[in-house]
Amino acid sequence: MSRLFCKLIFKGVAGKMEGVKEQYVNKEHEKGRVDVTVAEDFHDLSLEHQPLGTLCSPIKDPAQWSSYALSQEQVDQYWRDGYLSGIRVLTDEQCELILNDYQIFLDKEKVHPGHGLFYEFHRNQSGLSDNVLLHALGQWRITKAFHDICFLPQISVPSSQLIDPDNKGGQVPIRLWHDQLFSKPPKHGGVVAWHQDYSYWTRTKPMKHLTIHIALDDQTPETGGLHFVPESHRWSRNGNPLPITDATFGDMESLKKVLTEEEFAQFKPVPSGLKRGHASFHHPLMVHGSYANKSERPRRACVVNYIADGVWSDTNEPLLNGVPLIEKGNKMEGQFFPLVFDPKWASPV
Ligand SMILES: O=C(O)CCC(=O)C(=O)O
Ligand SMILES: [Fe+2]
Repeated sequence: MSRLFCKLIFKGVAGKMEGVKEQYVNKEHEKGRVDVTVAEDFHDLSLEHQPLGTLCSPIKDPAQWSSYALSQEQVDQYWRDGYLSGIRVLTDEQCELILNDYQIFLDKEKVHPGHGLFYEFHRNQSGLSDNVLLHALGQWRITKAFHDICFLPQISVPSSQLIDPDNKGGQVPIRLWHDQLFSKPPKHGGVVAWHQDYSYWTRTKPMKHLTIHIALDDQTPETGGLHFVPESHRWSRNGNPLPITDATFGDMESLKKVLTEEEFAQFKPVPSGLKRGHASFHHPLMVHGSYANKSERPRRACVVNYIADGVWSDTNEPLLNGVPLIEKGNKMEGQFFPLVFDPKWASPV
């Protein structure tokens, strides 16, 4: 398997990018770094901290926010199981709009003029041709539809109810951490090994994080749909997450090597059963993963990761590739970590 990392240079604008045939096959040590010059006139959508109107428009009537809130029963279910699945967040038309943009990123022959703004882009995270998983971070900076997903009240309001273990009954202000794409092609779509998301995020503290996984195709076990291990959000090592056991995501069962006997006995994954346009919300310690896509259909999903307002950087390295560093101890905010919902917005002044 060749492990070339190809530097792509832009010499034109969208639609005129001919001859860009090479794709990324990232070396592991590159950590998905994207070394592409962004077209000069390209507008970085991370400068926009409101929905742009492609999927949704800014809410004008404060009373509207509460129509997206979860019931107490749903909140209780989340804290009991560690996840909540099957929440409709996008219409079929919205899914189509998003998939149009998605298709550009999947096309090996074309490169989007904003491609250089991805924080990470792994055309195939495992590096194996029979286990293909496209994984990327940062598409909210590049297309309006992906931008607006991060500001959808259908996901931001429920998240404000679920994200803070110190405020289980109420709502707290929340910020974008980052977004992700996970795409599995038909027949040889790859696995995502069992993991806890917070294992990848210990550089941000405290652990007040939440993941929203949005299906753009119906997910079944056959298409490589997401699975959860109920109640595994209680599995930690002195409050820390389990270690990362496979950075390529390809070794499905590698996490089992670090489980206690009791955890191993409780390891009973269930499919999320997500239908297109529906989302699941999961805890940062929830163990989840997905098997290969052997079906005839693609399995495309997008993911939004939020933090509670007040989460700070615990590193003196940039938190994401290409993002100015936030010194250790300082709160995450500014251009790359916008507020997406504040309960104050829902109360009339
Ligand atoms: O797409 C997948 O199967 C994995 C997604 C994932 O890890 C997540 O939503 O946190
Ligand atoms: Fe994950």
